[in-house]
Amino acid sequence: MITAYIGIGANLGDARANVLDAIERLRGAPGCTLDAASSLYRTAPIDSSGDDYINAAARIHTTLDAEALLQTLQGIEQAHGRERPYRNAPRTLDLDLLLYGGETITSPTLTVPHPRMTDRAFVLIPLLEIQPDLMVPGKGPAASFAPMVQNQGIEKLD
Ligand code: A4P
Ligand code: MG
Repeated sequence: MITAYIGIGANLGDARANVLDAIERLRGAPGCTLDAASSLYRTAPIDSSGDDYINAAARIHTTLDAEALLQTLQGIEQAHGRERPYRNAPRTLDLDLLLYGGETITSPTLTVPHPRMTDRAFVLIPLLEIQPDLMVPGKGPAASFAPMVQNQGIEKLD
């Protein structure tokens, strides 16, 4: 059983509903158990256009290997009609595999830890809500990066 962290984002359609549905689909996904989900956050787009995003993070336990887990995440994106017209385009739903146990993975389809996760408030702040002492392989405590992203717009929703 591996503990994995998933970043969830949306800024097209009913973004809030899409993120909540993604959390429910993670709960029900074969080989996955949902262990924790963060609050929802409204965040300003970073390197992206369109409306504000809704972001969240989840911790799961899984028996899937990392590639199979990525396929599960992409299946959930597809269920929300995810289209990919260009890089960082607005999206109905984006699920990123942030951490897979303590593993470092570099394959044609997967880079773990997610290379930009420590640069972005929309990833770090929800993650730290569910795991304040989280360690990022090769980088150290996730909390040590929080001061660097404090100028990025993020608002916790209730
Ligand atoms: N891929 C490689 N590693 C991973 C991983 N760890 N998790 C590959 C998920 N996928 C991974 O992804 C393209 C390919 O990356 C996949 O086929 C997979 O094999 P994608 O989801 O089609 O493309 P993307 O989402 O545009 O790229 P990416 O890398 O997820 O983008 P970013 O850098 O995560 O940025 N601003 C706010 N406020 N909130 C956001 O959620 N998101 C982005 C996306 C930009 N700005 C944002 C937000
Ligand atoms: Mg993505």
